[in-house]
Amino acid sequence: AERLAGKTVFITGASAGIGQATAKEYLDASNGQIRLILAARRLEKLQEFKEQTSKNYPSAQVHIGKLDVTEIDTIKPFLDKLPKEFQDIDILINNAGKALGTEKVGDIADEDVEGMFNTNVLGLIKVTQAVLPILKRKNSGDVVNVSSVAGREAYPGGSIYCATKHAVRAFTESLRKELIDTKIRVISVDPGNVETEFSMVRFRGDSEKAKKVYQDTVPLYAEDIADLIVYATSRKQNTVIADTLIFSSNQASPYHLYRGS
Ligand code: 8X3
Repeated sequence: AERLAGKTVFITGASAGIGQATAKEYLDASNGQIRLILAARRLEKLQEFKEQTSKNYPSAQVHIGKLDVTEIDTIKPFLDKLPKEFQDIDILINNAGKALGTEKVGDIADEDVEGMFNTNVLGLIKVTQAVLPILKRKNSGDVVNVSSVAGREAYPGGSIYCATKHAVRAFTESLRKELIDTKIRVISVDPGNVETEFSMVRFRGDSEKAKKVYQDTVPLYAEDIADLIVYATSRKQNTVIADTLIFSSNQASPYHLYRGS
C-alpha cells in the first residue's frame, strides 16, 4: 500500500464494473493517498462516484472526464487538458471493453464487429500510444491491459470478441518485450466470467439471458479483479505479475462451468 502513495492512476471504462471497482480498491488500498483519473462515456456515473469518494476519502484527488476511447481524436486532447497535478501518469489501466452479441460468423452485424474492434483493440492501442511517452520519460510505471480468457481460448459465438482479446494479448506481449530495457511493467489481467454489466451489454439489455451466464455458479465479482490489479501494481519494482488468468472456483475454461449439478 505504501508503494501506491502519491501515484497517479488512469482508468478507462471507469463508470462501472471492473473499472469502478478498481478505482475504489486503489482508494481503499492507499487510504486515499492516490490520484485517480477516471474516464468513461457516462460522465454522470463518474460524477456520482466522485461525490461518494470525497465523503469517504477527503484527501483523495479524483479527476473525472468524459472519454470514448473509440473517438480517437479526443484521446490526446483529454490528456493535454488534465490538470497539471494529474499529468504525470504512473499507472494506466486499459479497462474499457465490451462484447456485443453471440451471433455466429455470417450473421454478425458489421456495427458489432466494428464496435468491438474499435473499443477493445483500437481504443486500447491508441490510449496506450498516447500514455506511453509519459511513462518512458520517467522510465517507470505500469500498463495493465484488462483482457479475457477469450484472449487465450476462442469459443463459438464469440469469434469477434475472442479475436479482439487475442489481438490485445499479442499487443501486450509485444509491448512487454519492447520495454525490456525499461522499468515499465506490462501486466495482462485475463478474467473468466465476472458478474458486471458485461453480459447485459452482450445480450443488449436482455436481463434473463444475462443472468443465465452466472446462474447457479459463484461468479467472480468486479472487486475480485480490482484486487488483482491493485496487487499486481503494488509489487516491488523488481517484480512483474506479467500474465494472470483469473477464474471463479466454478470455472476452468469458457466451456467448463460447474453449475452445481
Ligand atoms: C469475459 C469472459 O468467457 O464471456 O471476457 O469471454 S467470456
